[in-house]
Amino acid sequence: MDPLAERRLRSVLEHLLGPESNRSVRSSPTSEAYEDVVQVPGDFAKKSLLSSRSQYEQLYEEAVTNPDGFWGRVAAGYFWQKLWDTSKPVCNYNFDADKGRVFVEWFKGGFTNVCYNALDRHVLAGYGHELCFLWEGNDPGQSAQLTYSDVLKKVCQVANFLRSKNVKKGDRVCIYMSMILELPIAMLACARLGVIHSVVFAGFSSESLAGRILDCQAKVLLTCAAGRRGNKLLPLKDIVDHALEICLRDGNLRVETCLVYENSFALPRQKVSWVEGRDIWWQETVSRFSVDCPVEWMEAEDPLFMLYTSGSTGKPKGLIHSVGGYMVYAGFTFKHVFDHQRGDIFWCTADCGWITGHTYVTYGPLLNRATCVIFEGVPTFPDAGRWWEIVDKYQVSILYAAPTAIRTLAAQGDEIVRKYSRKSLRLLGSVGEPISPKTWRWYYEVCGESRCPVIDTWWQTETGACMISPLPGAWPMKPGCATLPFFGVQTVVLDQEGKELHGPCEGYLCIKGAWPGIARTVYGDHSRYENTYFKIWKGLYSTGDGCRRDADGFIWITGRVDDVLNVSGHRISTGEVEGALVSHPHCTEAAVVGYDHDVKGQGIYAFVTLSHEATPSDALKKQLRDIVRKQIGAFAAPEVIHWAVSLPRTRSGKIMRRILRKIAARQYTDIGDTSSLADPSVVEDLIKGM
Ligand code: 6R9
Repeated sequence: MDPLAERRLRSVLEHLLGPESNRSVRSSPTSEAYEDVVQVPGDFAKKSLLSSRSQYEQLYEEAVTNPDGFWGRVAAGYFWQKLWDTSKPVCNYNFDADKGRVFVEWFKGGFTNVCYNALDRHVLAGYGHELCFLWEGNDPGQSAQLTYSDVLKKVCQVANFLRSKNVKKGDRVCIYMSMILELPIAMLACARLGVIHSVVFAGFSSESLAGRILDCQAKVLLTCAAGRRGNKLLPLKDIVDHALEICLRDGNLRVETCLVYENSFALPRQKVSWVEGRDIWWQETVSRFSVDCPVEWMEAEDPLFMLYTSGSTGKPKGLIHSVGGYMVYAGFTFKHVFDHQRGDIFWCTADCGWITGHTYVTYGPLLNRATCVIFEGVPTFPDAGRWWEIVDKYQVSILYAAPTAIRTLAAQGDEIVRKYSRKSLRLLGSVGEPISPKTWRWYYEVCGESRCPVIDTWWQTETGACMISPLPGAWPMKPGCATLPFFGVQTVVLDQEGKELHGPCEGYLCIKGAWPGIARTVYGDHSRYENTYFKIWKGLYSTGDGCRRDADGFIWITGRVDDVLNVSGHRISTGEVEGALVSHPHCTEAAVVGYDHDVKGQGIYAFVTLSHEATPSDALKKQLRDIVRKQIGAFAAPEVIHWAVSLPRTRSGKIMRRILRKIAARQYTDIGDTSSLADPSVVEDLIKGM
């Protein structure tokens, strides 16, 4: 690189990564063009890491045109046991399936360990006494806290336990736990050994859990006696036992070890079912292991973890994230999207069972030596003031939550929020689904008292970490808008034919070029990875979401363009729900669509045709909902079941979901063109059958 360009790069990176003193004056873009613009509150802007859109644009440009310099510098902030091969480009990839295998590589040849960077690095630098996790139990009054040293010791003990069970680099370990501290500890223990963790959300049923254990051929399962969410007790160990029976029956897979954390406040030991020889009590056993455990140095492209997510078809995909790229991207987005600074108390309300909990409960914050709150319960228990009580108790400064929870609280009114001080808050974040301008305003004005910017962050399990989001302080916000792509993320909007659109437009959201955090493959099925993400639009990563780009270049996510539902921020595949419904002996066909739901964002609406011997009844509806609960989980049970004589199909036999969506939304006068239907009278029958 020529010396001038290098100096320029150094200066901008200095600005981005360097000390607070090096800060330019804020310059706000003109606001005339904006429809509904909210300026960054002045007090926030004075202290934010980034302070202008032009500064962002300069850095963005650097990340795109000089990834070696930009990402190399960011990655150098971590410990590498061996540096990547700096004589080669920092990133190598192919997104065009016609040109050969699709692949992505970052920091190739480098060796590091994510757990080491999240824990040891800080402890060795003398920060072991700093608080890492502040845990708040489901029931008020139950809490715990751990410093970075404490967490490191606990992680080493779990890692040593796993080693004693002959779990090695590259093996898979399944984690099925509620939000207790041992969940992120278990993840980090796996990362330390180079073991691929597969966390399964504790709301999934035993059948879903079994499917995931079988798919990844997990050697060991880590769980806890029970989970608590509000008034509900989830019998996790029972669910595990059943899942492991299914594994034995369906896949002849014997999980040899099941480590069970005894959370006696949820369920006393005597009530926990037990399989001698397989099951082991966590506390009794793990505490006997050494608090030192050597780190397994991992190549940057080795897998770090897998996480299952639902697509439009087929069974859930186990997406694999890599050690080097994920670490760098999770850590860097955490710092800049949340404007994380020393003294912040960060709280991401997501469960570790989802990607948000991986990236912004566990890895991103710890890589930045943040102090994080972890909450086991739900926002409305014992009442709708719980979140704000926690904010005050721990002096939370950054809150990151999902619109579905915000809507639930908004429905309870402002008074309960105002009962609490919330003065510690300085930034509010949203993730998982579109946040409407109305909900955004409530979050901003009532919860944050117009003092805290709201960042609407768009990303996916596949992207690893934030992709489109305001960088707080750098440009004004628009309620309900994710605004601009993160450094180096090249968003592209396509029309129906796949032509790239420029300027203000609406279309399919795709990404050009590789960013460090992109998932590298689908576990055991690389062609599925290629087909799902790279073959729809040649040479691009296809997100499955639609978007609008306004005159300011801001991106508004309009929602999924495929058959994936987003219920309370949970990704659910229509195909999976349909599969569960038709497994009922009386259900001959099922078609599932989403409809607007005030609290959940989307609700599930199922059209069901019955065999001739069955009679529609409420009892049958209950059976159908139960079958979905059993096979997937309670969160996927349809709200509405609509008995259908038959389903609207094209002549080629494809179900026309467009029409079903209209019926579910009760927009009967706006059904649209039905001429391509094999039998247009089906539509009338459906409407009559309401
Ligand atoms: C992080 C996460 C991904 C899907 C994604 C999109 C929706 C996420 C959003 C959003 C509008 C936002 N989504 N964030 N839609 N605005 N800020 O949620 O990952 O569970 O894989 O879901 O969620 O539809 O494609 P994941």
